[in-house]
Amino acid sequence: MLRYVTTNDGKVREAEAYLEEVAALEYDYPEIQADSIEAVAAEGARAAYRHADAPVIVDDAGLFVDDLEGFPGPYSAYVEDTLGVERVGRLARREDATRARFRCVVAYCDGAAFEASPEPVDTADRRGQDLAADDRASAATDETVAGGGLPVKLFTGAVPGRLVEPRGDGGFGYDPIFEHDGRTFAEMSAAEKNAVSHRGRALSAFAEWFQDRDT
Ligand code: ITT
Repeated sequence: MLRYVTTNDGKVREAEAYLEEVAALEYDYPEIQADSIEAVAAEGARAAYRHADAPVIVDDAGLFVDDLEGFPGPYSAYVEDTLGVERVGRLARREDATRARFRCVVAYCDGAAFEASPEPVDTADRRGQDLAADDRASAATDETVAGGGLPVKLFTGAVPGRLVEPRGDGGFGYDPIFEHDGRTFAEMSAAEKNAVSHRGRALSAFAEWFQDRDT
């Protein structure tokens, strides 16, 4: 059975809508320090697969402020822990840098190689492609990362928004300060957030691929 590996209950609540026959596995996989969430997710999936000895997905996500060069990006968890989301929002507003996006990468590993997919690429090449993927704000890209050991398949999703004063009680993490289409993610139900979110896009791309692969 597929395992969704995370320590974050908020992610599990959102993932449930996409993943039948999936067990959440609470495992704090070691997060490598890297400037791309693709690299973090891929390494996390390899470690989680070795730990679980079963097919796994991990998802790594972050908030990227457009006019702050993508800060906090891959360091979003650290910044949430040290500054807190309200201060991040204040900082962005003070800098007049409120355009932002969430990005999510779902990484799948089952120990096997994958069939033909977009060319395997090394990490440096992949970074260039990630920037383009940001702009598309869609989950249409996936790729197999062969470098560094076990192959890992990646699915990405992004959603644009604006940083505002905190509103709403739902969601988790940066959701109260992230407004999309007039409402913050914390003002939406899980289903409403999923319909537009970075995680929703990445998970639906994964679920479609995984279903086809199984049949
Ligand atoms: P795992 O790594 O165990 O899955 P995590 O909470 O550390 O859990 P990430 O590294 O992916 O997950 O998250 C990085 C940061 O981004 C962290 O501060 C989260 O709260 C935040 N975050 C991730 N997805 C989010 C979302 O959908 N809405 C708001 N904040 C989010």
